[in-house]
Amino acid sequence: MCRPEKIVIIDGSEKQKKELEKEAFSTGELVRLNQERLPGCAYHRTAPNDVARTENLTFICLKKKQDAGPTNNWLAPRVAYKKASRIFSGSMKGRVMYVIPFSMGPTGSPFSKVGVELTDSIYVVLNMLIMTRVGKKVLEYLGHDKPFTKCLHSKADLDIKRRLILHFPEDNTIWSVGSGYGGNVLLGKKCLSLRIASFIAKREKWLAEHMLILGIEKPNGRIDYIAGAFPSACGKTNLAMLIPPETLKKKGYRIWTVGDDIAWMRVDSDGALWGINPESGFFGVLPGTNSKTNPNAMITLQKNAIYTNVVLTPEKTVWWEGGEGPPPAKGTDWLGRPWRPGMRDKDGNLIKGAHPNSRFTAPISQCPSASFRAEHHHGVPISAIILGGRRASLAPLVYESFNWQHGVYVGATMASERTAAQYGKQGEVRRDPMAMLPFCGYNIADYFKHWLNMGKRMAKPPKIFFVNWFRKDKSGKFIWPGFAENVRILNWIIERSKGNIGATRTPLGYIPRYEDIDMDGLDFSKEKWDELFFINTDEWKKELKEQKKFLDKFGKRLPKELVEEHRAFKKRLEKYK
Ligand code: OXD
Ligand code: MN
Repeated sequence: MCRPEKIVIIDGSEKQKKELEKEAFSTGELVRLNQERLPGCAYHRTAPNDVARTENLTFICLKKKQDAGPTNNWLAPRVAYKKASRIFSGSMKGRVMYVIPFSMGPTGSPFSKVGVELTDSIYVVLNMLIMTRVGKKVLEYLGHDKPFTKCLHSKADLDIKRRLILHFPEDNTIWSVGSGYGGNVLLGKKCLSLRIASFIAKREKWLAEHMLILGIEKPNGRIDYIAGAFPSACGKTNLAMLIPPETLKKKGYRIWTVGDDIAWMRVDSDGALWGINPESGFFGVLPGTNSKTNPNAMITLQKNAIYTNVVLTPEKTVWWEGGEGPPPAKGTDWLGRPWRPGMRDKDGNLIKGAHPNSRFTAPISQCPSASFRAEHHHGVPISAIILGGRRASLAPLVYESFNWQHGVYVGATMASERTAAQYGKQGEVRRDPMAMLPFCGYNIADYFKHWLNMGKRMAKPPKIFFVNWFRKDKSGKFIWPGFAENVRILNWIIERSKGNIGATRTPLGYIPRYEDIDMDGLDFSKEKWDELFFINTDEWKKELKEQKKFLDKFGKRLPKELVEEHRAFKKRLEKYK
């Protein structure tokens, strides 16, 4: 169908990688960066209209429309294949088709799944080499009879009108055409590890989630693991790589990074939930990343990284807004135009050098906080689950749900303000259940039911918490300092999970007492603390109505447990003074 001129199988070798880089440097698909300052690093620009996931062009193609549900775009498989075939037809003429056998999760682990991506983009191949385990070992494991996800990608002509990101869960197949943006084309990531995997996970009774996994090490050396769901660009990467504040670091606290975006979790024979990160790299947002906000990321991306849509300097280094140090005196912006800091467009607006959703791709193994268990076939035991979002008002810093069922309600109704990782109006509140709204490969009401069932399968399900690092005061300033200081809250979450400390009961759930948080080295008053946890019942009543409106979309398919939870929440709120 694609009619490539040549087919090359990717074997995962360093030699082949070097050849591909050379080829991409010669055509301009990639720019080789300054090898003294950024060894092994390359630079790439996407097409100007191809800088974020295009959710409006992303489809779940199940046979029955109602199985995709009201939150997904749907196309009948037959129609979708036909529509895309027309675009794929001859799209690789004169190009090479690369065949990438890849494993999500350590090759051969009971958690892992194999995919094979066909693509006409060297950029995709080089990114996949970082983000997944690629090559001979995967092919050997696959043999002749193991199942794998069939992934087809072509840049075609990068025309937004001829762009489609199609998922066929019943066929274990993904077709993506007309894009070169990571989230649309690194098919192991959102497409396989979330949309297709969530569908498989329901059938096989496990969880495929848009979650980071981190370990928090205590002064006594014990490490407990937390999985956390946050909508795109809410700081998952920063949280996964946190360095505790100096006072806690000296006491012996430490954070270990297992993953920053995706978690696959299974109930093991001990009745506990265990998880892996199926990816082997980060595809992180750059603007705002510097050695204050995320020192571990800054070290991670110094070598063997791919930078996409940032400023290229004359010395062949890179820069982005909110990055390290002052901007270069001049450079080339993400659109390839000459750029100087302070430049304004004809309306007087500052021209950014890097796109707000510009990204780095880098191996997890280069991260100073990479967990020693990241390659472990068994993953890590999950002690707590946190859900979060960006809410300028309303939601307190943290609260603990009353039980698994209530936690599922909190997840099903959670909302966040829109960011640059999705097209659409930034700042607008959108409901994003478990941060899976754009990633659930089937009817999300059935996904809620699956979550409720998973709780019943565990001997001791992890406690579920909600966090909001982003609450603002009346003058619009963030109340909580966030970043490293969040370790204090993670620590409380673990203590609560172990049943080691008390808490205050509120209509939302349990909240921490000021005195239970280790505030050593942080000047944060009790008054501010109370402001962070203030429950505005009028606002919450409005929120409750919005939650109901959202849940009503699912009609009869909505699990009755969530209707019960809604009623119970309403009652608690009415009684609260
Ligand atoms: C991501 C996203 O890139 O969620 O991780 O958009
Ligand atoms: Mn993500």
